[in-house]
Amino acid sequence: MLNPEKYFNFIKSLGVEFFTGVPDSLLKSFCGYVNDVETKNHVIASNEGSAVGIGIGYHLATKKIPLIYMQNSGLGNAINPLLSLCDKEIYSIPMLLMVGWRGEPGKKDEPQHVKQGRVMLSMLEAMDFNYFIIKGDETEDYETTKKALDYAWKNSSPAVLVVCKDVFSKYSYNKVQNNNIQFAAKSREDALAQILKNIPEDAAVVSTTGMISREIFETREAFNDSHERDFLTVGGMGHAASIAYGLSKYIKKSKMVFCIDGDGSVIMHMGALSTSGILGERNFKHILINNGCHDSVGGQETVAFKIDFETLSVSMGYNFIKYDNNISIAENISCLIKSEGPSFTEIIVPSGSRPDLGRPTSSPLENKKAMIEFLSK
Ligand SMILES: Cc1ncc(C[n+]2csc(CCOP(=O)(O)OP(=O)(O)O)c2C)c(N)n1
Repeated sequence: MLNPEKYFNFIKSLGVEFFTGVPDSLLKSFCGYVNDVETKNHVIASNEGSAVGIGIGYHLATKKIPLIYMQNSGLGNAINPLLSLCDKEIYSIPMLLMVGWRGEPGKKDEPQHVKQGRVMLSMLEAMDFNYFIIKGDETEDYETTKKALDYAWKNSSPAVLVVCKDVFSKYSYNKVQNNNIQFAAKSREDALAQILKNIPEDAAVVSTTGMISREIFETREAFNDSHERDFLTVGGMGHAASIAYGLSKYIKKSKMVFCIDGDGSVIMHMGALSTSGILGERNFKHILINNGCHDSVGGQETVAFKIDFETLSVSMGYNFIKYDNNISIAENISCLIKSEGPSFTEIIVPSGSRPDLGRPTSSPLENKKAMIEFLSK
């Protein structure tokens, strides 16, 4: 295994001094350490493409190589700036990408990671990007990292460190400080249960990537409800609002569509709000569950507690329903339901989840079929 502190110091000794990216559960110890010690030279980006952009700017300003970290599901966001800017045939920008390998063949993982994990190396080969696999053997991995960096310098090109599961040893990093924040519920799961209890029975729900969808699945189970009303956006982080918008445009207008989103996800593809808001439908209700962090992959801070979502959503064409902490979630949801959509509300909750939180027991295909059936009724 690699000790995050030692590995970080090793990378720094090779001249890599700037770090940006989007958090990933496989990389959380390393990124957590970087976040604790690099107050100036570390930026948690809104999405992986943006992280590549920040890295390009850093290189232009300093001539140095940035390290850009991401989960392999974020490669899709990064491919455009990588191939159309950083590639040797265009601006030839050297950078070190650190990619967490979810869905590595032979290792058990969730359905949304399996295909991505299987095709990742061939994708990198097709892109003509050299990759170097980090497996958790200290001596070998240090050598491999050095080779990757040499390659990036010599070819003035991105080089990819592909990081397998369980490579980094545990590091307890500082968590987001939630002092002076008034929460609407004792936990995200509790808020979700109250929301689900109070939305119309025939409403469709589109929930975002990560624990929000897992908790919605488990809450429906606990209520002995079926799952046909819920589309769990298990992959495609940041696209729940667009899915819900598409659904709201073509679903029977008597049915409402609730998008239950996370702050990291809203920030990842914030531009989508301009569509779901300005072009949005009356039956569209957008609920942001804001815990100020990427809770599902380790609790790394987002900038969401610094965003004024009322101003943002109103300027994007939504009707904003201000959450009132003096009344219950049930009453707040009732205001949201009565409001003319597209409407937006923000519910602030603490970070964290229960340790025994399960995962959906039905497959995405089963869920899709059930939902299509439900929508056609
Ligand atoms: C494109 C992409 N990048 C990164 C990830 C890894 N990832 C899964 S959930 C998540 C955090 C989501 O944060 P937020 O929307 O705030 O919800 P929370 O987990 O806090 O409930 C991240 C970064 C991913 N699935 N897809």
